[in-house]
Amino acid sequence: MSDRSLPETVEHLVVGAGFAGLCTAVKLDEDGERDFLVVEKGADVGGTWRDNTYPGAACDVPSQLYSFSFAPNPDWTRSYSFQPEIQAYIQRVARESGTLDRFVFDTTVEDACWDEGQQRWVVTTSAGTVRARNLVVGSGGLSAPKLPDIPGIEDFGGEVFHSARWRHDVDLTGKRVAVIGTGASAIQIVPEIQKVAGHLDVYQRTPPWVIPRSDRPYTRLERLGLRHLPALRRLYRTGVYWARETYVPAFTVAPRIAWPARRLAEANIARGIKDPGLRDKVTPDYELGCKRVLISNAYYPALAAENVELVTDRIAAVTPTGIVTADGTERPVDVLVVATGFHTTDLPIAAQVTGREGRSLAEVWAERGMTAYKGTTVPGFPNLFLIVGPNTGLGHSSMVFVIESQVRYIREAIRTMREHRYAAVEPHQDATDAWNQRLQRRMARTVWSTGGCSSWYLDEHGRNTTLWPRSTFNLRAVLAEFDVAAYDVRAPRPAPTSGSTSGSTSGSTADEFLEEMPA
Ligand code: N01
Repeated sequence: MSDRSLPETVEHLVVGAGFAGLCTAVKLDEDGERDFLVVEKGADVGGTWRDNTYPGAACDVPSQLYSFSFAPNPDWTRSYSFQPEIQAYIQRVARESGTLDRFVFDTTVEDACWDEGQQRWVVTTSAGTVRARNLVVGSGGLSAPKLPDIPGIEDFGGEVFHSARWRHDVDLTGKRVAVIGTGASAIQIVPEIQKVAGHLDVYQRTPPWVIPRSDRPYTRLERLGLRHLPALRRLYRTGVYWARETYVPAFTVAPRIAWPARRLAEANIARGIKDPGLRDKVTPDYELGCKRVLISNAYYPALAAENVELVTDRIAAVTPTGIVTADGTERPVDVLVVATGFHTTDLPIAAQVTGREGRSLAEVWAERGMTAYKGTTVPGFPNLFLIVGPNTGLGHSSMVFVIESQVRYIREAIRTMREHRYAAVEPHQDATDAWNQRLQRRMARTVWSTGGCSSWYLDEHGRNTTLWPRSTFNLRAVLAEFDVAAYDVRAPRPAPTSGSTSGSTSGSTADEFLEEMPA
């Protein structure tokens, strides 16, 4: 639908066509809410799985769980899928959902402003302006590549690109390649480049904990079973889900109980690397879990290969022909891969969304930190719904589970608005503050706060605004109902004297929700 002109108004405008936007589209359609548009800057569905095509790209959550509960894939070929299989799955779900006629591709949202008079969002896109009752932002927390601020990098004479914008036209065979970063993306890229590059320098600032990857292709019998026995698929998915939930206490309450995983990671190092000096360099000095725990069997053997050097000296500058480290050594480079992560606590979309008081989400968050009510709605921004919003990320399980939980909450909000003919809903500041205070108190006990590392989970003030500090079933439970009492609600056409009819707010609402949930 990318060449069609946009309608002037829609009921729901969804930004982004990754797992979040697609899930929203499918579920809105299912609810009979057919008047929606999904606006996507890229040319296809898939989001991060469309964009991250680097060699070795794969998911570190088993596909049986990293997929929609309502669209099982009977044909996964292995336990942890590679990017092409995941992208094909998303494309298939989109095709079969019958909603693609309401997706607009190659269209960028430039800004979105709340019009208080009309009680609508006015969304300016590269293809025109649309007015929408509800704005659902599913543009992702890991979608804006973060480039390293290294002197001289703009003047590098060879090819340079980010891991999420892989240049497949650049042949690495026999070249001198440098990879900056040792996060989840880099540890998948490095073993692939090592196989073809003449020489590979890996620039490590902080070593990650890496445990073995129990990945394998399914046998013929397993594939037959998973294809023809839905109960087996469900059992498998449930098993993976609960196995993952057992990690939660180690992340959120008692990091010390993660010692078996730490032993596994140490054994992984010992198995992959013989040189004691290199072993020391790759062994982290912080608690396992503080940064994302990575999984790979191939990373350490690749670092130990003859054509690879792990560089731990600080990068001082990039020259037109190489990289200079703080000790003055210059290493020549033909191709520079920056695997330096994403803007996670300073989401670019926040600067483009302007609320009821004329302030952007970025301005509000600059003051208060990146916060939302239940990770989904924000005071001052009526009818704005964030998917994978503040503090909804996970260190242990499937984000698709989180997305489905949030979409359920949004559907409930929309159903409530329809039922009561509300023009707008907006969370109370009190309820939002209470929610976040409670959440941050819990956060203080987690390995992300106490583990002795810095990570992309934390903002510039060291505050964790990205992760959910409890189990995923707890998150699903708090999002199960739209708790209208925590919201200011507005009548369809407010009379001049009664612009707003408040629900009974209580700062304790969020507290009660959190309190009631099982640990
Ligand atoms: O990014 P990262 P990523 N100079 O931010 C280093 C998901 N994901 O793309 O640790 C030198 O984790 C930085 O060093 P340090 C997953 O949620 C999932 O790898 O900050 N180095 C770090 O080593 C993941 O967590 C999958 O000291 C610099 C690296 O770059 C998230 O995406 C696969 C630097 C960045 O690591 C992000 O992963 C891929 C600088 N100036 C991604 N700046 C799977 O499912 C940064 N670094 C498998």
